[in-house]
Amino acid sequence: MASDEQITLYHCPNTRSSGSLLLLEELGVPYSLHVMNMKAGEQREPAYLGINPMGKVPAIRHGEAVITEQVAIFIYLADLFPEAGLAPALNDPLRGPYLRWLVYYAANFEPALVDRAMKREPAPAAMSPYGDYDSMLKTLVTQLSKGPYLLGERFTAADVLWGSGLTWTTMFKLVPELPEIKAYLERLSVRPALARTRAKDAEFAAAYS
Ligand SMILES: N[C@@H](CCC(=O)N[C@@H](CS)C(=O)NCC(=O)O)C(=O)O
Repeated sequence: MASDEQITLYHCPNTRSSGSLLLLEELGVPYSLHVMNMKAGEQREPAYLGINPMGKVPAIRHGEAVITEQVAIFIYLADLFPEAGLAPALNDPLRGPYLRWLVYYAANFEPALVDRAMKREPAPAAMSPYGDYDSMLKTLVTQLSKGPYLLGERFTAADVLWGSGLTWTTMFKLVPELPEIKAYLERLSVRPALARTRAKDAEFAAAYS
């Protein structure tokens, strides 16, 4: 599909869709927003369930295609705009590690955090998708310690995802603010796209309060 087709992000301020909004800002591409009030339950109304039957944000529409699941959206958008340089190309040696860390977020990190937040007894490590919380976190922190970014010198869409995810999970104390994580978030905090995204979200959230 042509990259000049209209992109619409279905968004609720200060939620996981804020990461997708940040990615669009980092890509610097045109997009439109369909903003919903999560407090009022708009994401569970029939109009939006037609977009994502799960009633979850983010989702994007690009021409006729609807894409849900934040990691799928990240892969899709970063590949759609290769000129922005946020996705290693298919023949780049960083492509594999890039995909690995994007998928690690959804397949290991979030499930581990939800178990922890709910104070649930995790499944035995051999059965759990993420093994155990400490191994999951140590693997991530070891990677971050190589820095400055997740894949080394190159900033990619994976940093946009992990920057967003680690910001809210450290804020809610689901992840300890280890020095490696703190330093990583500080490096990402100066990016102008982040300031733009936060300003937009503050405005949307204020309109719903
Ligand atoms: N698996 C989804 C999860 C998205 C998700 O949990 N979104 C939350 C916002 S942070 C949501 O839409 N919750 C609203 C609801 O479930 O009613 C993804 O990775 O995109």
